Amino acid sequence: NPTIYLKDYQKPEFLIPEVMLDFALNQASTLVVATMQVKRSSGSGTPLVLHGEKMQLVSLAINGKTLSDAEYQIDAESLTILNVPDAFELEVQTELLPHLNTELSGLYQSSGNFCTQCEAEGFRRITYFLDRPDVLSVYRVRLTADVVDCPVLLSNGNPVASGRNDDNTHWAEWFDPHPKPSYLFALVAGNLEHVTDHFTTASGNKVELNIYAQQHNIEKCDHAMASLKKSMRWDEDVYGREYDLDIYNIVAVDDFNMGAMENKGLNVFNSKYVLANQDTATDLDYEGIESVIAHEYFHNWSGNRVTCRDWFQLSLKEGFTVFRDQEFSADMGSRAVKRIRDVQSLRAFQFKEDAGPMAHPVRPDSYQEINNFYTSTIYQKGAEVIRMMRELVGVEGFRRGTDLYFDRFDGQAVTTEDFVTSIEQANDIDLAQFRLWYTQSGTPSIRVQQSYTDQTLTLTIQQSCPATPGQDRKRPFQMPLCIALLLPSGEKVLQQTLVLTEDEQSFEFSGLPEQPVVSMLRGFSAPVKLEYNQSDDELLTLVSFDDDGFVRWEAMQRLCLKLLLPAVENGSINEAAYSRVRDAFLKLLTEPCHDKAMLAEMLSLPTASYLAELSEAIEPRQISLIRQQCVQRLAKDLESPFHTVYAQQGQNTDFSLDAESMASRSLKNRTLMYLVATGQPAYYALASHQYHAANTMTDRLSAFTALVHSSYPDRQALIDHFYQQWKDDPLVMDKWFAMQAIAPRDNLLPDIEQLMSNPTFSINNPNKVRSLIGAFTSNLLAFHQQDGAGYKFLVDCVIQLNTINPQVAARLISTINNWRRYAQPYQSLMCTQLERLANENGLASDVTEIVSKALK
Ligand code: BAL
Ligand code: ZN
Repeated sequence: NPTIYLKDYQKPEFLIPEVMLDFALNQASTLVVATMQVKRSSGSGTPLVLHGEKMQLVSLAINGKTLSDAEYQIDAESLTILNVPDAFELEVQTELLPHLNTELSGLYQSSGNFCTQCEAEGFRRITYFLDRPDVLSVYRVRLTADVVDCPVLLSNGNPVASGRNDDNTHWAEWFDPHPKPSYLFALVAGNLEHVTDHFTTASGNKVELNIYAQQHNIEKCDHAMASLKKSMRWDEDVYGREYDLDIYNIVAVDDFNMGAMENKGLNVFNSKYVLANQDTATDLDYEGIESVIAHEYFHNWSGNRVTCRDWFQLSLKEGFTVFRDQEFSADMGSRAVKRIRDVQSLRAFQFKEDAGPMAHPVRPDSYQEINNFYTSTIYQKGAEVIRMMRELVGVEGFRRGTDLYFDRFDGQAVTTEDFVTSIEQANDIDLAQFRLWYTQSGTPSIRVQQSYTDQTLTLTIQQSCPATPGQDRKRPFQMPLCIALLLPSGEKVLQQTLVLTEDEQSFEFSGLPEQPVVSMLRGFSAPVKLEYNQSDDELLTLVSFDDDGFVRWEAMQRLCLKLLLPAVENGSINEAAYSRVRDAFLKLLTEPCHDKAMLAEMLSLPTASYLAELSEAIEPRQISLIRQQCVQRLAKDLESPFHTVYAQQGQNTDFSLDAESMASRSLKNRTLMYLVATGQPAYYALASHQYHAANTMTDRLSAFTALVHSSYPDRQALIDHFYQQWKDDPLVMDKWFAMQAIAPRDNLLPDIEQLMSNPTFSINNPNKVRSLIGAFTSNLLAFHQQDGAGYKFLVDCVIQLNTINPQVAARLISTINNWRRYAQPYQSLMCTQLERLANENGLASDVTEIVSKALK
């Protein structure tokens, strides 16, 4: 595959200010007539080269005159028209086969309905076009389809006309006045119901809001609608951004590669992020829906009104929009818990990526397949970089910067550099060094040493960043380090944001009659690894008193790491370290609790993936076994306080999504997990009762998971019961698959293979692949069998998916691209399977890039 480099970027030679698309939608064969106004913008006499693949060209005409075969050239990826005037109308007719499109890119069908996914490069599967984000066009779209099969016809912008034809078809026309890149084009046509509402913008414009879903799901759209209205209000309040069309449509589809897509005025969503009711969705699902609805809505400004010049700038819209949705969710619920979850996710996925063969900067320099760059680095680290800028200039300064950015670049396709410059100019600061966050990959480490003499605390802070592919040496980053000093009594005596710029720096704090405890990296103010050897007592002071929720939680995690990491290395638990953790748990469980959501987080041991991330040479099975042992010992030693807290939460209170109810469910189910881990029949009975009596999926699934992950003798009957209840609901089946796939038990592979032949499983559905095969690869015990059978199974699946859906195949194989980080025999066994995959014929470019970089 050719590598594409940022340094080779060139402005387009032609522009397409207007396009009219006419679709005759038909299941067997869809005809598209694209009429474009094309203008040369630079060069002279050069041919027009359009992108296009996986479709049939029917005809081509310039200014009404059909072109002969000699007047153009066509290959698998492009169409070249040799002699073109400087301004002309180009008509392209193409034929598509949406029912055969299993890649879910371009025009395809989901549950019989037509839909599209064009980001990043799917539009070139619909017509020949300048399919690049710096070519902005005004779109008019006409859809014609069978009136019975497709009563609903949707596209971007506002509806302008519709009507019936004589042949049982009907048509609708949509016009989007906002120039947009082709990746934001969308259409949906099918048999869908909708719920409707409206929102009045700050300027008084009444916007119609619709959420479309299949008829049997229509009663599950209310939460998504409420989330949309909250998002619209929040973006007005916090960023001063209003919606800009008469109508906003969202469509839920079951087959979707991503979570959702922000097409202008017509978001297409993975149904996982729309559909919810109390019987089918957990509290986490509800939160996920709220945040993804918000994310796609926020893109209307950060992505659509101001878009990316090229795909190297992807984080311009994604990092910024993730930051916006994170802050929205923090405002809607618990800020501390949101931050904790975001940091957990960053550590699990982004730190792993940054330490592997696909490590890349937030603004990459090169790629082979852009689909492989919708990464945690672009999204999550990109959001952290925006967050740090806000920390450096303050909330008001940041708003001045974003106002300037939106005003200056509205309607344009720009770069991350344009964003940083806006923040700089609005605040009169110099972010020259800060820009290294966009160009250097790798996760920096911060090593902190403290000394205390003469009432003065000195913090000496060193930063370093490991070598990553193509980047041997790193320069020091500029980063905000938020700290506070606490007296041993818990009183806070100082709070400050230090700004690091050097490899090593010292900071002095004088006039401190007692040695303070340092609350470091408050709010996780920079995306770094912290090496700071604080004593158990210092950590416990932070656990008890810190007013920063993230630090309180992190202190507890660090206390647990002092137990877990040596235990994983030595294969046995240090009793003194264990006692410290047990006593800290006991204190948390028996003290008055002011924040149940936080308490539930505090009572969680570091995740297995975080333990893996912190290991020198990863021992996956050992990590899983030691962590399980610790859970079981805590469960047995603290059975009574766990049970007291469980019982205090009550059972079936009325269902509510308010913060207090969700926090109580979270705490109840955390304690239930421990109770079941005791292995006592009484707690199996308790969980079984909760499962059967539950009035929410949160409670039902928690009880189910606790039992399925235990030695409960009636496990299989429970699994069968769940199946019989929910087999007709694909999103609930996703949970059923996933919870079995992550069960911490040996010899799980035959069960996984059996589940793949379950009638509700389909390898063509990305959600199913992620929930069964993807979840299984995260199972440190069962996936990492010492005979390598788990890895062989994975590669077999990837080979199958390579032809069905290369994007999904590439995601799946990425799980083991950090094989060099594992201990033996895992490392060699993974390598053997990667080599087997590399030797397959006909690998898609998506898979080739991942595998070749993994083996380099
Ligand atoms: N733009 C792709 C899906 C998302 O990030 O919203
Ligand atoms: Zn996005």
